[in-house]
Amino acid sequence: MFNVILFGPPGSGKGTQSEKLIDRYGLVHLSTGNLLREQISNQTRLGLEAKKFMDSGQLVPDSVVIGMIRSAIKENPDAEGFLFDGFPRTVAQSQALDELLAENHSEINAVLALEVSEDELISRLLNRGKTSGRSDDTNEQVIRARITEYENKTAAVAEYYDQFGKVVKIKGEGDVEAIFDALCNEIEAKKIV
Ligand code: B4P
Repeated sequence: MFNVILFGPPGSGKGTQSEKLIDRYGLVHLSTGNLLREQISNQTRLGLEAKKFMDSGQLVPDSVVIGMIRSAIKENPDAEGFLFDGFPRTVAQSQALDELLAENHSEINAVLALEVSEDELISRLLNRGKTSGRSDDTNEQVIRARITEYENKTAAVAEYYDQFGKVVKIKGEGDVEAIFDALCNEIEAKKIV
């Protein structure tokens, strides 16, 4: 199994690059943002609860997202690997993920961290908000709250994986294809084919 975390602040290109990476490498895409939005559109109890946090730019509680990821891993017993997008977002989520993978005799092989300036993040998300229908992308205050959550809770995830030498930083600004090539180069370098 080959497991990758695509890491970075909101708007750094995780979703954009994930679509391209799963196409190339046949990994199972697990995006907690997408899973949560699916729960919201199906109006489940979990979705209604999560919506309150997402609409105000806060992280959804660990127990909720860890449970979702646990189920998603179980639903894919034949996966050749997973691409985790937007997860883990706290150190507690990272530890839980390591435990879940260890149960399957597997581990995280690489954490690819996209680096983008704050001004660029805000402009990308406001721009997406014009067409995405995502309420968390239309309000600059909510976008800033998401970035603050990232700085306060999520940045530590990179430090957690850095102690195991798993983090590679990638410049996330510029041409989407060039960023994709840089990500692929890192995957090829780490992948045992
Ligand atoms: P996510 O769905 O993960 O949303 P995101 O971080 O905003 O998106 P992403 O980073 O993938 O967007 P992308 O850059 O591709 O999370 C939403 C919310 O769900 C969170 O705020 C939180 O409340 C909750 N949540 C999710 N996971 C959670 C977890 N594990 N724990 C707790 N809560 C959780 O796209 C942004 C825009 O940039 C797009 O319009 C794109 O076209 C553009 N773009 C991309 N690359 C570009 C480039 N190179 N140049 C110019 N524009 C580019």
